[in-house]
Amino acid sequence: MPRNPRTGAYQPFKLKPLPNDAHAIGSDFQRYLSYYLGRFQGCSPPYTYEALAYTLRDRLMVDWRNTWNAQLEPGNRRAYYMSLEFLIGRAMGNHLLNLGIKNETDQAMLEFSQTLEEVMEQEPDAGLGNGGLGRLAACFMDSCASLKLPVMGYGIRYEYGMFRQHIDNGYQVEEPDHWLREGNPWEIERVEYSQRVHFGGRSEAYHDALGNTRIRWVDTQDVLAIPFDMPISGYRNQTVNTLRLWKAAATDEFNLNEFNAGSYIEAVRAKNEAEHISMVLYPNDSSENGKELRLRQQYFLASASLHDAVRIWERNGENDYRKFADENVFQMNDTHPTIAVAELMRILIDEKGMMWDAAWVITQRCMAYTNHTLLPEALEKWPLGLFERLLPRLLEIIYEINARFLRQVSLKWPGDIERQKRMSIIEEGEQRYVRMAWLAIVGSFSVNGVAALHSQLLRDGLFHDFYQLWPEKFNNKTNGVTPRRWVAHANPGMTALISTKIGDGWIGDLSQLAQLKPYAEGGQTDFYADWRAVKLANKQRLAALVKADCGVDFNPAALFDVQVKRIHEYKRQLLNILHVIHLYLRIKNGRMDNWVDRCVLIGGKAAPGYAMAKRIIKLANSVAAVVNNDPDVAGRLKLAFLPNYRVSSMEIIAPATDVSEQISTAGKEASGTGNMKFMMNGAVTIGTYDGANIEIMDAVGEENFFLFGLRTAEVDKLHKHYQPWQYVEQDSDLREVLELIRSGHFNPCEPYIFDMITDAIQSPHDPWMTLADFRAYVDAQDRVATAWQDTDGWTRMSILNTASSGFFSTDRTMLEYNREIWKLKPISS
Ligand code: 26Q
Repeated sequence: MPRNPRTGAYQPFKLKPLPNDAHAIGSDFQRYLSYYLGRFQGCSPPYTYEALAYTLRDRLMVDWRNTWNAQLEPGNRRAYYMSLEFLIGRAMGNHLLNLGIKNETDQAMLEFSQTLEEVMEQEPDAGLGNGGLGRLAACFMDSCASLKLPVMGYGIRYEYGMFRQHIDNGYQVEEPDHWLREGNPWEIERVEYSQRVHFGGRSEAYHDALGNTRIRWVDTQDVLAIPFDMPISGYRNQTVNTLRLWKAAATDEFNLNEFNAGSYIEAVRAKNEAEHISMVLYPNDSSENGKELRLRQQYFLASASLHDAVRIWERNGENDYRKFADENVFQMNDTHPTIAVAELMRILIDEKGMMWDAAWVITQRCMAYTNHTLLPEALEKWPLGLFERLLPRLLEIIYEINARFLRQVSLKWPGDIERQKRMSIIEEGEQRYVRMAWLAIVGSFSVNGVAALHSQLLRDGLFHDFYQLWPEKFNNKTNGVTPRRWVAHANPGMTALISTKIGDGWIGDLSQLAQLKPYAEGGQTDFYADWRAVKLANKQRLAALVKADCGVDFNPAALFDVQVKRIHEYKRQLLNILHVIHLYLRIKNGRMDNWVDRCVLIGGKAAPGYAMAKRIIKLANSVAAVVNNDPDVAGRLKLAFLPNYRVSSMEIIAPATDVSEQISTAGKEASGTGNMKFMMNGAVTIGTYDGANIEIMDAVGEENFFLFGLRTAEVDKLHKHYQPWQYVEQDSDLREVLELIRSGHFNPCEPYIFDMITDAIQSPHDPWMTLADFRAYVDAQDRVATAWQDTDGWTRMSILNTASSGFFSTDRTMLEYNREIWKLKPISS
């Protein structure tokens, strides 16, 4: 950077924004393709994508730098979103939308005999997440940029993202997703901001210059964290925020020491071990797995990010750490990065020389924790032995946090030993564990759930003791999704149609969708017809995808009934499959009253170690094979299992869906966010009283939502005396369905493979109570069928769902986080 010759201060370069006309875009594209990538016209497609990505990145660069500088002005408070997952998907379409240069780019590409669509299809999904939690982080980043909030994301730059799912003979097969193989044109590597992260070693006492006893962490094995920045553009607002992803690398002396000692093989092994940390995303979304590498990833992220935030803050000449909490807040996405609580204490005490009490005040004022699950098996806990070996100094700090915390508990509830045991950050027993959720709650000033019901269940159940101690920490922040990706980008037809009626202000302020409500009322025949035409075109697009990926013909005139999400027993894909079998039996038995033609789509990945979930996928595929090929069915019912469900598939699925399946066991789905994407795109929900479904129903009205099934309290009560065979006895439809599965009808060549499924749902210990909700579900589906036959009535419901979805924008969610937790002021670049 040039210096001002008089004052010596750095002067930023004056950068001119690049021209955005088709000609300029085209010539930049050609320059990148030929001069940078060394490829020429007619070259293979990944290079056209890459050249166009550089062309667009250039057009983000000035705003990116200006946003960065503006946010770093001294005194500006900033938030950091810490997450092991950012499920971004593709970036190109999103940046084009945000920059408002889609038409110009389209035109430019035509000059090269390419359609923009084809080029965008080349981009691999950045699949750095499992599902809801990771996608939520990506939607949050989008909204923060669009609202000009000074928020930076911190995550891991996994070499391998979420595995690719193949279906082989109906079974899931996992394949590694080397998404970085062709490079990532969006990212910028910033080696100059690398951080050193310590592992292993031991802690040692020493006396500082003033004679105080202090602790240092010595004999560590260090790993380098190298940041890679991804631009996060705001919607037409000249703001570009940053997602900073860390890659692990071996330190130099790591190599040198070992090489000098002559143990070449050992040196290479050690180097490999260091680089392993950011190699692969754990494909597990609902149970902790206690693997050492996972704990390494968590500490790697927390330590590198906190040091980076401290460095950024110190760069303004700050060194009064009492002010650190005034200017920095960290939002922890579930317990995954929660070791940050102890790491910030370590930084303040061991590295900055602070005393415990002062450091603890700062830490508790900086940290905020979001919980995403109520399932006990998903609560993270780490064996003490592992912690001790990998992070000895951090374990000492956790012990001290716990000792002081338990003193506080015993002051409030003297003699209540049981309560102290329950609340201790250390779980006692044969194996002792660190409970990460407890550490998060104790170390944070804010603890939130992700939907109203979920937050209430946290207060009343799982976190009740903590709620009694600190009611003021607990709050709710109902999730959302970004309307830019999930409507404006994914559903251009509907976007254009809505905008002819109410303008396009709704894209940046989704509450404006309420202005559509009058158009849902009677007499709007043209609008109804247009609405249906858009949906039909979207269904044709999905039908083409289903044909290509499943070989199944979906008739766009039929009802599209869709359930896409991770495969898990609590989400009850099984209930859906039982219903499909029931419909199949109705055809076979000639019970065609109130019939509507249906295409049922199921998609989602199973954790590789989750045997039951994998068997559910096999069942879906086996039932599909029978139903789709039975001549008696004659196209009236189709079932397809879509392989490799991911962000870019949802962009085609949500706009084409008529019925959104949100059928989890009540009290188990924290929020759900797919439910919101479907609603925005005009699907009607069939759902249980669970997660954000409840708020969706409140927003759209009960008459525009198909509610069924047990409520949370009923589920809890039923557990004590659940007798699934009663439902089987009482319900001949259910009996026939179960008998058909048991008979081997769907698996003639692989006998008994579905016994584990029928056994599980008929067990009195089935926590998911699938059979208890079967009848209510079938009846609700029958109401769906009735409603579908009233074409105008359905269209009205569809419009009302979109019109009522304004609340579920992450813009609203982020404004709530900001008003109640972060307290940032929007920054103009
Ligand atoms: C934990 C330990 C070791 C390895 C992996 C994990 C792990 C990883 C991911 C545990 C859980 C997850 C993801 C959880 C998740 O996606 N939860 C969903 O979060 C959404 C956003 O809040 C909610 O809408 C969903 O209801 C919730 O299930």
